Amino acid sequence: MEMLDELAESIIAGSASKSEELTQKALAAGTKPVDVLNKGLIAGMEVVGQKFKNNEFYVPEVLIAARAMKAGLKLLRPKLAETGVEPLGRFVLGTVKGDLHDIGKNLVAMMMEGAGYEVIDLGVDVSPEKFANAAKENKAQVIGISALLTTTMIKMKDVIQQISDMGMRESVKIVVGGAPLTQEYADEIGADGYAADAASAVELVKSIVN
Ligand code: B1M
Repeated sequence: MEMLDELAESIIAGSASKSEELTQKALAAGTKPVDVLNKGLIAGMEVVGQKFKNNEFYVPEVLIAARAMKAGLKLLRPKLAETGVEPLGRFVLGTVKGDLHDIGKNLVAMMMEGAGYEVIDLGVDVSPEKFANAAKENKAQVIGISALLTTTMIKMKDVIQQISDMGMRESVKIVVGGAPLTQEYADEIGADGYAADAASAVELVKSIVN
C-alpha cells in the first residue's frame, strides 16, 4: 500500500502511534507536507466523517480517529507553516451562553480542523459579545454555534443580533447545530445554515464560503 493510503488507514483505524510514525516517514521521504495533509490525514478523516454519518462509526471511534489525526498534525503543523499553506478559512466555534454541553461541538471542531480549517474554539457558555469579538479579531469567515438544550437554543438569536449590531452580518456566515435544532428553526432566527451532524457541518461550511 502506498504510504499516504496507509496513513489515511491509520486515521480510520484510530491508531495515534501509526499515524505519527507514518507522518514522520512520509516527511522524511520528501513527501510535500500539503500532500501528507490532504492525501493522508484529511483523506482518512473524510472516510471517518462518512462512516459517522452512515452510523457505521459512533462517537468513540470518531474521538479516537481525531486523536490519531492530532498526532499526525502535531508533526505536520510546523512544516505547513514553513511552506506557507493557508488554511481554507477561519471558523469561530462555541456552545451558546448557558449551555455546557461540548461533546458534539468538539466533534465539529475536530472535523473542521481535519478538513483544513483553522478553528478558534471558544468553549462552552459563550456570550454573544465573545462570539462577535472573536470573529472580528480573527477575521473569521464563519461562526458556528452549538446548543443542546431547548432553553439555550433560543439564545442563538442573540448572537446573530450581536453580529448585526456590530455591522458584521454581511461579512460573516453563521451556522448552527445541536440536537434540538431544525432547519426551520435555523431559518427562523436568520442563520445561514444548519447541520445535523459534524460531517454535514463541514460540507455546509464548504458550500457556503466557496
Ligand atoms: Co445534558 N441534556 N443536561 N448533560 N445531556 C441532554 C441534551 C438531554 C436531551 C437529556 C435528556 O433529558 N434526555 C436534556 C435536554 C432536554 C432539552 O432541553 N430538550 C439535557 C439536560 C436537561 C441537561 C441538564 C439541564 C440536566 C440538569 O442539570 N438537570 C444539564 C444542563 C447543563 C447546562 O448545559 N447548563 C445537563 C448536563 C449534562 C452533562 C454536563 C452531565 C453532560 C454534558 C457533558 C459535556 O458535554 N461535556 C450531558 C450530556 C452528556 C447529555 C446527553 C446525555 C448527551 C449529549 C451528547 O454529548 N451527545 C444528552 C442526551 C442525549 O443527547 N442523548 C443530554 C453526543 C453528541 C455527539 O451529540 O451533542 O447532539 P450532539 O452533537 C451532534 C449534533 O447535534 C451535531 O453534531 C454532533 C455530532 O454529530 N452538532 C452540531 C452539535 N453541535 C453542532 C454545531 C454545528 C453543527 C452540528 O454547527 C455549529
